[in-house]
Amino acid sequence: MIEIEKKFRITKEQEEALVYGAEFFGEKKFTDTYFDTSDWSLTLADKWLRLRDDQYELKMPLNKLGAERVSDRYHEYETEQEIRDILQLPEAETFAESLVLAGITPFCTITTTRKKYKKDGFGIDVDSMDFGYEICELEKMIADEKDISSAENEIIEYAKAQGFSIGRVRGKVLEYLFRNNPAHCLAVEAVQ
Ligand code: V4E
Repeated sequence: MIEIEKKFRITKEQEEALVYGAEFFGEKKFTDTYFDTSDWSLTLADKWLRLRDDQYELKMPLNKLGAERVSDRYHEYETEQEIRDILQLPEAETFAESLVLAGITPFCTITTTRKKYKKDGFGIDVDSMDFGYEICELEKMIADEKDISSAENEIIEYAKAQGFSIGRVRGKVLEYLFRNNPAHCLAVEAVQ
């Protein structure tokens, strides 16, 4: 299955209307630490390595850099061996030591409280971050790549019907960088 998702910034009133009558799947809290080299070689290539609570995860882009980004599509790797192979990390006793040897260090830590819902055939995530930022994500699962653009259109039409503004929304990491290290944020945005 392919997950097609799009982020929106919505008001409290829009959030209340969106989740009214939705099926609620619970709330969870997790902490992500994101990693990069000192010259930002991962994030500038749209590669996102994080430690989510106690598990390393790597998101690798399926979108072509510079191509129009209608929704975000990544392949996600969740085993240390896969991540080692893809990033060609040097061997070491532990994964954390391999990162240090490769010059890959943390650049931000964010705690997110996520509420999950389903309504009208869409997955809905409402994320509230510890640095004072909220994002709503609408998601659609599809089985075949040929349905990507119709799923993207369905998400946009649904969002429009809710009165959401349709425009580029900074994800939590880019917003964190925008506030704390704007040069890094702008460098990432410049290559997209
Ligand atoms: C992929 C990505 C980043 C990593 C964080 O991804 P995100 O989907 O925001 O996090 P989260 O917590 O919702 O992950 P999930 O729990 O769904 O796995 S940071 C930036 N990107 C890429 C990116 C980009 N380059 N530009 C824009 C506008 N958005 C995202």
